[in-house]
Amino acid sequence: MHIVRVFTGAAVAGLTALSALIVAPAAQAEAGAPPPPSPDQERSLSDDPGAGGPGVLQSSDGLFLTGDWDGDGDDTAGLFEYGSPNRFYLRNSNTTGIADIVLTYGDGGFPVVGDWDGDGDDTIGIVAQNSPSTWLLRNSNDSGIADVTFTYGDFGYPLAGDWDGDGDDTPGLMQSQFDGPNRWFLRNTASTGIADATFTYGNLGYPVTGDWDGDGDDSAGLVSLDYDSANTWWLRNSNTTGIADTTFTYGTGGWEAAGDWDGDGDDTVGIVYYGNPHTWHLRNTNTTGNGDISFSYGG
Ligand SMILES: [Ca+2]
Ligand SMILES: [Ca+2]
Ligand SMILES: [Ca+2]
Ligand SMILES: [Ca+2]
Repeated sequence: MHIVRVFTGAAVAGLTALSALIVAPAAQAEAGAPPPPSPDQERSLSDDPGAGGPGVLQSSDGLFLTGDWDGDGDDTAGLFEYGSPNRFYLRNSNTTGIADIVLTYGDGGFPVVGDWDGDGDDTIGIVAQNSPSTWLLRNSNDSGIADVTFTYGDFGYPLAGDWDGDGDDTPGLMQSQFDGPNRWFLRNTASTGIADATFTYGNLGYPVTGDWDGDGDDSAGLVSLDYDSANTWWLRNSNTTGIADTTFTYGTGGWEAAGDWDGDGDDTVGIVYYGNPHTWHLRNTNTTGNGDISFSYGG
């Protein structure tokens, strides 16, 4: 139900510009000003993750995570620091402060977050991207070895969500293509096998997943990050080919986030600006407007 994205390469500015051209904005920025861009919002990708490449999916300086680490119903901030071992810094409230949980887990890879065992709390995982990719999921937010290991998918954006609404989060993959729609491959069990749901949705953009309509299942979304005006979000309520059910603008550039910040049952969006410190701007409705919650965490 949460997204993470990687930043070690070179193509993000081009990708963002291209997606802004290809995906016609359906909503205009309104008077409610999005959060100001950070002076240090530039980032780069060494490659298009959808195009594959073993060196791509490694963070260089940290990644923004969100999850319900304490299982109390709201999703809060976390940070991933790539290394050997990786370090995770998890916070249980969306307020300025230090990590409530610091742990080491795994060695490199792409971080994922989900409620793998369906007990109500979100925990960490790592995807080692390859052909196939290996998923190493842990059911508690502490150091240790993987509780669940399987292979699923290959290169692209690893996703996690409760696609079938049965209470546990399972793997997914989005592959972006420059010459066609994004391809989504979602699986309903955390095990080796083929996708249970395969569809195309959107063109370029970055994936976000969440329970946008609060009906219990997580579904696909995309954001086109715009550093000059406003980011456009396209959220879909079913995991099928089709157009967005909800389109709005929120934020200017930055890094996308999604989660249930206020614990009311639906997932909404947020933007994080990389900096020292990082600043988080979370919105409690999937509509254009200002952030409802702003704080500094990490950096
Ligand atoms: Ca929580
Ligand atoms: Ca859990
Ligand atoms: Ca499920
Ligand atoms: Ca839903």
